[in-house]
Amino acid sequence: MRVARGFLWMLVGTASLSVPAVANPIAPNININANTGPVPQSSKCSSSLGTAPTPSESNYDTSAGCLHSKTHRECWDGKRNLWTDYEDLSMIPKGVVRKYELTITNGEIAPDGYTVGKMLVNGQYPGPKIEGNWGDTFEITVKNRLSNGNGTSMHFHGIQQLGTNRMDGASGITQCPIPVGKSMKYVWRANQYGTSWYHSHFSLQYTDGVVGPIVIHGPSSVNYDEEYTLMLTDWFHTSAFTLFYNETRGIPPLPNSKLLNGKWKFPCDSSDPRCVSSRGGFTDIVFEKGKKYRLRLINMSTTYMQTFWIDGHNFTVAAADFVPIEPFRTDVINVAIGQRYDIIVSADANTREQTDFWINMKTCLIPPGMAPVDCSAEDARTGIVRYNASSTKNPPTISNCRDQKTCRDEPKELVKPIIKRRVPPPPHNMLGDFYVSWDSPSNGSTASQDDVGWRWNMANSTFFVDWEEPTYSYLGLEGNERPFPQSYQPVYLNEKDKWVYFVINANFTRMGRVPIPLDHPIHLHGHDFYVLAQVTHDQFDRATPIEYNLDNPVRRDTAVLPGGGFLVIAFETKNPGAWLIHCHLAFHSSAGFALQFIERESEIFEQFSGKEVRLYHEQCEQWREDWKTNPARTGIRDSGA
Ligand SMILES: *[C@@H]1O[C@H](CO)[C@@H](O)[C@H](O)[C@H]1NC(C)=O
Ligand SMILES: *[C@@H]1O[C@H](CO)[C@@H](O)[C@H](O)[C@H]1NC(C)=O
Ligand SMILES: *[C@@H]1O[C@H](CO)[C@@H](O)[C@H](O)[C@H]1NC(C)=O
Ligand SMILES: *[C@@H]1O[C@H](CO)[C@@H](O)[C@H](O)[C@H]1NC(C)=O
Ligand SMILES: *[C@@H]1O[C@H](CO)[C@@H](O)[C@H](O)[C@H]1NC(C)=O
Ligand SMILES: *[C@@H]1O[C@H](CO)[C@@H](O)[C@H](O)[C@H]1NC(C)=O
Ligand SMILES: *[C@@H]1O[C@H](CO)[C@@H](O)[C@H](O)[C@H]1NC(C)=O
Ligand SMILES: *[C@@H]1O[C@H](CO)[C@@H](O)[C@H](O)[C@H]1NC(C)=O
Ligand SMILES: [Cu+2]
Repeated sequence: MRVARGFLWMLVGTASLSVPAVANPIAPNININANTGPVPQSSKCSSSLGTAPTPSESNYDTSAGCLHSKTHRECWDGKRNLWTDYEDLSMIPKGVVRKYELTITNGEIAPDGYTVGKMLVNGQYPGPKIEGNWGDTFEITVKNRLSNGNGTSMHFHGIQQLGTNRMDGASGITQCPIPVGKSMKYVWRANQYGTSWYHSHFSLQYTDGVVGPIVIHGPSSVNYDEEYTLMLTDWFHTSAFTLFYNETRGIPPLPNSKLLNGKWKFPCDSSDPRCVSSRGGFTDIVFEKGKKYRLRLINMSTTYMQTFWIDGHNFTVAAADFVPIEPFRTDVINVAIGQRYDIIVSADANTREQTDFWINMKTCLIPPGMAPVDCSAEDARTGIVRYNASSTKNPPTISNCRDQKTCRDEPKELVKPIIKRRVPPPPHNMLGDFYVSWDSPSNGSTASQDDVGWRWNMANSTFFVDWEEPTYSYLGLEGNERPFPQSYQPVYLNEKDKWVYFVINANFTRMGRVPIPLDHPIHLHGHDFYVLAQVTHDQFDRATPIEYNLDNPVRRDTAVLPGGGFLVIAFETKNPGAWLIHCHLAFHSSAGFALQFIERESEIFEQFSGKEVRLYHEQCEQWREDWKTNPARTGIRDSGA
């Protein structure tokens, strides 16, 4: 099935400039396991400083030689800065190699004071921070030491994996899962910088704990003195694998609790033996008056959009996902699942009456995406900013409620990427339509498994990949190329450096039914896509062209498909590989809300060394052997993504 054809327009080539190797201007502050010397890389030209900023941002120093500092975060190493094109590998810093080892195990934890069985990374939840500088090469060895028989794999969310599709960590696409007792080394280069997270891409494992933050230091559009990483998530007291059964019966599982950096106080019943309130608590961060703090917000949720604010403080937004943007001021921000925002907060609160302030986080909408949350029902208090490090008091409550605006992505007028790009207008007959719907398999969609239950569809068909036969195997990595089963939903993009456009459509009638108007955070692997339109409660009509946002549109790796509406995205075919696009609501993705782009098929395996082909095959052979006797083989299975 070739549902869409790439289309194009000549891409304006970026001049390839070369840079001599330079030392890293900063050393990240913590936990670097290894720093084993420079990355071999050839470079040809003399400068990669980009275009000057708009005159309104007059404090920026764009001169050659300017070095990254607290007062000039826009600079980097004197040769590169905030305006350097980070999607051109010849432009980015040489970097060093950073090694990490992530061991996945089962364990019991009580991050909010309620004991649950989860899966942990290096014995902890969330997993350790992976941190380095722009241009560094990361070598991350993932070891499967689970006792529940699950395979695993690791995806580095938002990392573009330019030329390294095989390191994308998507089980059933770019690899067989890592079998119990085995390990796999992921090697990739950080061409972008900013804030992100890694998570398992095996079934629902990330909901059950296999997650951690990624911080890549680089230029910033706003100055700051210090930084903190804040991981926001909803939290379940039941295994996601158990909850999935309900999802396939049309009962969306609701989270029990929430966590900020893996902590909260869940109001549990002390007669319940799992209730150990002493182990719950609030995450504290300390502010020193007069300083500016960069807070790296990461939404690792499974089900809900969250609204975030800090009592007594406004802030400036400096980046959306891995894309630095023109700064804008606000006092509250919505972060969808998988999204990140980097915000700069000045420690300038009025501290006469109080020195402690609540960090608040609250669910925006209740499924099915219609009813606003009853403001008094959910306790917004999630963490504490302290101007007095020795204080242990809870702050006085200021606001449990905030105007949550529309509970949608931040308005496009505010999110303006620093590195400006214009998108050629989409030809109106060349858009791929991906119809999103929630159906029983017998009603117009293809059943992927013989089990009963409801499934999500994308492009009129539910996604399912067999972990034993990943996309690469069908493409011929282990023998002859074979035709894909329909449930693999391959969309071929074979033309090089072309713009491709897609409508993800959630407002249409099929078999007398319309899709549930629920918001979905759509995530694409291997690219930052351009958001050309994001429309709520309206129908996409091919005959009546709409006004697209083409002039430096929002560009990111995760954007919300508004309930009852549609999303139009574009990207350039600059990165050969098999790349998933899926809903980041974990239960939806597991229920088939995904498809894959096969981008420049003939170039995908050219990226592999002989050793990599052998390792791929060995891992698959081991997985196939183990899977024969795995009890999870029968019964409800998820899409594999
Ligand atoms: C993974 O482990 C969970 C228990 O944690 C189990 O319910 C599920 O069936 C396992 N799935 C696979 C595919 O091994
Ligand atoms: C599944 O749904 C049923 C029916 O609503 C409910 O009673 C049960 O508690 C749910 N199971 C879980 C694990 O949430
Ligand atoms: C995280 O994303 C979910 C789903 O989009 C959203 O409901 C939630 O509000 C987000 N959390 C934060 C803190 O923004
Ligand atoms: C935040 O911004 C609003 C609107 O500009 C302003 O009314 C308010 O005083 C500001 N609050 C703080 C703490 O600076
Ligand atoms: C900081 O908090 C400690 C502990 O509550 C208190 O003893 C001290 O007076 C506070 N200092 C200031 C400057 O408020
Ligand atoms: C299929 O769709 C029809 C018409 O909407 C509906 O009556 C029927 O219940 C559906 N079947 C299943 C199995 O959901
Ligand atoms: C998907 O379903 C819609 C609505 O029934 C239909 O209009 C469209 O042609 C279908 N698309 C494909 C690719 O089958
Ligand atoms: C679908 O689009 C129509 C306009 O064409 C709109 O009236 C309707 O409210 C939309 N449906 C939903 C569920 O938002
Ligand atoms: Cu979804």
